[in-house]
Amino acid sequence: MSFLGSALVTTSTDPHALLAGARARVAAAADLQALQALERELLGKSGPAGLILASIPTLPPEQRKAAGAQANELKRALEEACAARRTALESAALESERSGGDFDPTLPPAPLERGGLHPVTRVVRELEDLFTSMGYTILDGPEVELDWYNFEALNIPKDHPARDAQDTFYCDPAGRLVLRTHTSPVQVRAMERMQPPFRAIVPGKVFRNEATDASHEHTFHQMEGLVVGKDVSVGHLIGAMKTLLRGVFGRDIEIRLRPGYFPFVEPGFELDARCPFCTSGCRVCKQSTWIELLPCGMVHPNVLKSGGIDPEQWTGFAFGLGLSRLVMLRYGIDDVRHLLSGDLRFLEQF
Ligand code: FA5
Repeated sequence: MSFLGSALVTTSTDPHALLAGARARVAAAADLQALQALERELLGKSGPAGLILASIPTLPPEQRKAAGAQANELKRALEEACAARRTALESAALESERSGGDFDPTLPPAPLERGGLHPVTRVVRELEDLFTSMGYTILDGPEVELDWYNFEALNIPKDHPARDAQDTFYCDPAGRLVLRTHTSPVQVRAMERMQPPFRAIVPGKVFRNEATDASHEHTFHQMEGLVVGKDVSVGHLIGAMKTLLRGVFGRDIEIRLRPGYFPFVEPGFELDARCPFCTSGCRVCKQSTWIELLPCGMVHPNVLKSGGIDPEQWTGFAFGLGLSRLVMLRYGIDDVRHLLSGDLRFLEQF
C-alpha cells in the first residue's frame, strides 16, 4: 500500500501493525457470516481507520492532513481485503454445493415470475397494427399540455361552456398549462407538423377532474384519430369506424350515428355500436342493444386554420375513442377503476 511508504505520521496507532493484524483476521474468517461481523467491526468507529481518525484531534495541526489520508487508505485496503475474502468464500460455498451428493445439475431452475402485458397495452397494440395497415401514422403528444392546444385551438375559448364538460387539473397559477383532458390537442400539433394528406392515430393517457365511478376514472386512455385529405367525407369516417370494430371484435358490427356536439367538429356525432354481447338487451348495453362507443365528426374549419391548414382546400374527420371503455367491453371488465389500480390480482388475469 502506498501509505506504507509515505512519511509516517506519529500517532498512538501504527498503521502497519493495524493493517497486518486486520488482514490476518479477514483471511481467517471461516464463513460469510463471520466475515460480515468482521467487516462491521473493522470498518466501524473502533476499527483501525476509525482509531486513526479518532486520534487526529490529539495530533499537531501539521500532521492531521496526513493522518486523515492514512485513515482513508487503510479503510480502502481493508475493504479490498474483505471483498477478496468474500469472493473466495462464495466460490468455495458454490464449489462445495456442486460437489455435494444431493446436487443435481439436471433439475430445472426455479420458475421465474413472468409479467404480462396490461390489457390497455394489448388493445393499443392491436389497434396500432390495424391502423398502420390502413396507412395511419402513430403519434404521441404531451400529457402536460398548453391550454391553447387542449382548448383554444380546438375552438373552445376561455368562456365556452364545453370547458365544463372536461374540467381539468391546472398545472400553473396562470392556467397556461393543463393536464390534457383528451387526445384531441394532438390534432392541431399534427396539423402543424404534417403536410396533408395524412392519417394519424394518437393513443394516450388523459386526465379529468371529476368524480370517479365504475365507468369514470380521473385518469384514463383515449385514442384520437385524424384524417385530413381532399374531399374526405362522413362516408370515409363510417368506413374507418366499421373497420375499427371489425378489428376489435373479429366480425362486422352494426353502427349508428347520432348528432353530437363538440366545438371542434362540424357536423359532430356520437357513434353507437350494436352490443357485441347480446341481441335483445343486457347489462353491458343497459338493455338498449346499443353501446355508445365514440364521438367523432368532420374537423371544424377553425381547427384546420389553427393548425395552419387551408379549409378551402382540405377537409378531414376525427374521432376520439374511449380506449378504457373499449378495453372494458373487450375483456368484460365491470369497473374502469381496475385498469390503473396496479392490483396484481386483477392484472394477473390477462
Ligand atoms: C372527447 O374527449 C373528444 N375529444 C372526442 C372527440 C374527438 C370528438 C374527435 C370529436 C372528434 P368525450 O369527452 O365524450 O369526448 O370523451 C370521449 C370518450 O372518452 C367517451 O366516449 C368515453 O368513452 C371516454 N371517457 C370520457 N370520460 C371518461 C372517464 N372519466 N373515464 C373513462 N372514460 C371516459
